[in-house]
Amino acid sequence: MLGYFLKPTIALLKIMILLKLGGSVITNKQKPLTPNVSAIKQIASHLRKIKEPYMIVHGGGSFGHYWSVKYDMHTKPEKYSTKGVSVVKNSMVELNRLVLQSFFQANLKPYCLPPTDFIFGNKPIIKKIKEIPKIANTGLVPISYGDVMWFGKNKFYILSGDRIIGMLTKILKPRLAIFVTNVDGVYSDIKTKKLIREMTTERPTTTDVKMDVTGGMNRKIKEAMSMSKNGTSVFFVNGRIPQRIVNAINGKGFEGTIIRGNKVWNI
Ligand code: IP8
Repeated sequence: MLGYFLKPTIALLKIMILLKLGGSVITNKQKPLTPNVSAIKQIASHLRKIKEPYMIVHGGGSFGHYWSVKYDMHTKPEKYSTKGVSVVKNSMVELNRLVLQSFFQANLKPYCLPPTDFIFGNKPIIKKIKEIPKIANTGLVPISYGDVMWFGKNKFYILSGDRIIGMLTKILKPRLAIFVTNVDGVYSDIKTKKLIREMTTERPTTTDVKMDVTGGMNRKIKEAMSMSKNGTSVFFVNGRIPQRIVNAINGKGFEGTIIRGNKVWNI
């Protein structure tokens, strides 16, 4: 009940929602360089129902991960092949363009925000990050993405969208963060697909596809646990049923996994 009373205040305080669109939803992860444009469009059209400021961060799927594996690039800063850096970077820009385009077509106002705009090396630029809710409050939808980043000293690294969400959560303390994937949430048993509705302790799963260089589901759970300790409630929802994203935000009929944060406005 309290959550409903707090909703108008939320907009005033510029507390926002962070959504991570997993590569498993926006691309076909089994098939190199294959976007799932219809899934992106469906999600975008459902997001039109959201009246609170929010930001999107999307993953690499069969774009960024495919090339990162090919060029043996990882999250550790190294002197990787510059050809690889260029190819991975371009593939993410291409995927981001498709996401932006789909959001436009759904009559939303996407605002491209590459991570290089608010991360220097591997450190957040706090001043810039604190401006993001103001951008989202104008009605624009900031859209960022996992990327290959310049680290300095001729080194680069793969930055996961999950890490970006974790970093932003720490600084912005959003009302909630949602990991949108291609499964119903976190499963306790991958074979029986038994869904964990509420998670309180960290437990590894085995849902990962080989192509993922940033750690897949287990990495997300780790990130989500530390986000919830920082106060933000974190959801895992199935993006193939985009109404579930809307339900999670509106606090009605939620289906998925929740890790509760300890802030008063959390559902
Ligand atoms: O899919 C990875 O982002 P993620 C980005 O969020 C690249 O882990 C470049 C592979």
